[in-house]
Amino acid sequence: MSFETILYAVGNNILTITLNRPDKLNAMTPLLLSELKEAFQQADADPTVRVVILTGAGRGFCAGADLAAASELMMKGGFSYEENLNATYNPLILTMQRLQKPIIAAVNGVAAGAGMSLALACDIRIAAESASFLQAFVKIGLIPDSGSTWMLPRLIGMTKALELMLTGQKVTAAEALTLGMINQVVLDAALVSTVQNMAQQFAAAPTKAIGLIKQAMSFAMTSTLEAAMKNEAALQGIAGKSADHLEGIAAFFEKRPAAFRGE
Ligand code: T3D
Repeated sequence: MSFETILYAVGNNILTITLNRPDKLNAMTPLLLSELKEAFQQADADPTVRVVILTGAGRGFCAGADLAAASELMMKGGFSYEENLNATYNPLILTMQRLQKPIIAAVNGVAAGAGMSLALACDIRIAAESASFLQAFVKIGLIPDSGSTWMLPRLIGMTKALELMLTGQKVTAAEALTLGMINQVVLDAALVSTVQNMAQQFAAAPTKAIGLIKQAMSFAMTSTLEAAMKNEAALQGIAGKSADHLEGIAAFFEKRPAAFRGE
């Protein structure tokens, strides 16, 4: 797979997508947005991919929308944030959220604006000690977008989410961990190996069940208890028919590790 603004590498059932505009802290241009969405669509279609790692090249994870590209479009006239968000950022975030495979954000540096939304849209966030997070939008007179208003309060609660959005203050990786925004902070030098270890575990996990867990949790976030349980039952019906479920049961009784194939 060849892209201009991202790197796409698959090996051992692990896909690593690297945002690759390091001199601009991987700020998102229209091309990067469309390539990233295409990469997640490929991940969805490729049965050999059982987990995705999203990271950034250089010292940043992602600095959000490329402001140079945005102002160029504005200068040309006729640019609408509403139309642009609906056409580019929103489909990308939904593609990530609907992917039936786990996504690990390896947050190697600053995640700002929609770059922070991108990290929040992943299922697991592991940050390097030097990484940071900021809802940069308000600093340029915009409001949080790309799902931040939905995801951040669900992760850390309304009080702190609103404070971060209203002030645009930078949150260190250690603070993000305390807030419950991320799963783990590691030494910068240990980021790659920590994320690889976790990815290897997911690559050997029952991928179908993992996809269904994502689906069930996402549904439950906006449903009643009754509806959530009904949905759990329906999705359990699907999981219960998977080859990996049979393998899990067999491995339990044979007292051996399960060899899940993601089927
Ligand atoms: O439809 C739509 O497009 C709406 C969508 C909006 C979504 C959004 O994401 S809005 C928010 C956009 N992002 C920002 O406002 C963040 C802007 N960047 C910063 O505040 C800072 O760069 C950081 C706090 C992220 C990092 O600061 P620092 O000091 O570590 O790095 P720096 O020196 O500011 O940046 C390094 C380079 O990256 C620099 O380029 P240069 O001068 O060396 O050629 C800088 O201009 C560039 N860069 C950083 N962020 C962006 C960027 N270039 C374009 N767009 C950026 N967002």
